[in-house]
Amino acid sequence: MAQSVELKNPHLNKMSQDYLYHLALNVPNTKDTRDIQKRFGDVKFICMGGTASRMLELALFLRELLGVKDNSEPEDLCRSGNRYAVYKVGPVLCASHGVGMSTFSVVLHELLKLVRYAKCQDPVFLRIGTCGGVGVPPGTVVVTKEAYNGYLRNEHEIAILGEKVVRPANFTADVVKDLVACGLGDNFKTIEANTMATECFYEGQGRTDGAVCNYSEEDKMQFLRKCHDEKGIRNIEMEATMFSSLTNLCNVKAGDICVTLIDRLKGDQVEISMETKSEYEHRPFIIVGRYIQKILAST
Ligand code: R2B
Ligand code: URA
Repeated sequence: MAQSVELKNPHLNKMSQDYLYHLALNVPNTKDTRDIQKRFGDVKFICMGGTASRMLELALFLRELLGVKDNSEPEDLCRSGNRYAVYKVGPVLCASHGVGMSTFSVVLHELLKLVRYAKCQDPVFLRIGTCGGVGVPPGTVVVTKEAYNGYLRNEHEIAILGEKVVRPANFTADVVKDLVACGLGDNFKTIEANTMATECFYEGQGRTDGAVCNYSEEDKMQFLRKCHDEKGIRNIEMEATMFSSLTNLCNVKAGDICVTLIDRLKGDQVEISMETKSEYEHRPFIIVGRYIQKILAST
């Protein structure tokens, strides 16, 4: 049976109104959300990615694929917030989340509350991103199974009220399986693997080309090989642990699908041309498009 989202915050039940500040969306009466339901109640997929322009591209791609009849320029529904962009095409929201867990967690909290107020049924949250590969050729699409933090632990660690809080960081098994299945038969590889999510693009990912670095090339290679050989990690990005832990806690289905721009066993600098990057970035779109079509056809 389809279900709306139950968040894990008892305080929300005592709030008569809620302003989703970064989305610039007001919920004036949390006990009567018919307006929000009218605008967003049909949403089944919340697709998120780093930049506003990529999310606009995704919105246009999905509009055509899903046959949503509308020729106008998609409207950024959260433009007045000046932080994140959110586009709606039929049952899909396409939202930007910036770089890293901290910017992503802000918009994720608010999107989770939005789908709850809108009474969306069984929404699926998907991150469609870029990443560094570990021992896989650039252009490989990786669907994350287990997310590891920079200590190589399969968990998300966060400071709350001055204490260290540790939460599981795994993605929804059936979403992972379905996304990988939707990637079969393409002229690029889609694999299921573990992901390391770091707080820092440079030192956190073992790069030697940041402004600061006090380890050697050998130390770096030893660490990356350990990621690969001992933890089954095939890609590195900056969001997966936070994303999986928060959605997990809220019992919301989630998947993280990212294309690799570089093989970190071969270097640190992301040097691919804009054309190649754009072609690579389109790969997860194709898979997510098929996934959405499949789920819509089965419901
Ligand atoms: C991948 O790419 C971004 C950093 O360049 C970051 O958002 C991530 O996870
Ligand atoms: N995004 C990352 O977080 N790391 C990379 O190496 C490339 C993209």
